Amino acid sequence: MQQVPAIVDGRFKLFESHAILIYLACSFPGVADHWYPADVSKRAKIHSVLDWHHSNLRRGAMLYVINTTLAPALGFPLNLQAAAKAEKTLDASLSKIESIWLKGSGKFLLGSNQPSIADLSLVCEIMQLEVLDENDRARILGPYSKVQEWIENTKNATKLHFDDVHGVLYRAKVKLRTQRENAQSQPSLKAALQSKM
Ligand SMILES: N[C@@H](CCC(=O)N[C@@H](CS)C(=O)NCC(=O)O)C(=O)O
Repeated sequence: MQQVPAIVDGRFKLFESHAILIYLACSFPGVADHWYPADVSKRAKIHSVLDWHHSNLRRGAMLYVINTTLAPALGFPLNLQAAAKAEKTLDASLSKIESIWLKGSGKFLLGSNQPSIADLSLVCEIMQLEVLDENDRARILGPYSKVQEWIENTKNATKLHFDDVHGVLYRAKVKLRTQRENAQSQPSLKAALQSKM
């Protein structure tokens, strides 16, 4: 399929992030139950969040990041109109997470005190906002204090691994910030970048 993420486990190949998370949680001994509970009702709730994620949070976050930041690197122009539309989807999604799935005193989604694969998937989606201009990122996440706290809780619950898997993202963040700073200090470079918009 030429799609990432994908895994190979022996002769078994699999793509689609949520299918991979479920496979890893079920097929390796010793994975704690809270990641993907055996309880059918808890599992169903996790599936509900994962399915919702794809057409809401992922759509908003991915299209916003591409249309404001990544498009030139992918070979097409920035599109601020598409970005504005994506920001509405992203904002509505963050609002839903804050008011519904982080309702109550649990540290993680669905009122849980321990993380599940849904926390991993949704927090990783939000992490791509790291590559944005700082002001844009602050404007988007600023109103959602519970979301910000939950991101920190998920980072702490997966310490070391979290920064390890986000290494590529952190490096891209530095590179893109340097490009923005250079564009601001060099008008000719700014014009060249704008010509791609
Ligand atoms: N629904 C997929 C989305 C993954 C996805 O969008 N992958 C992109 C890169 S971030 C990709 O591989 N695109 C290439 C393609 O679809 O051909 C998942 O959750 O794994």
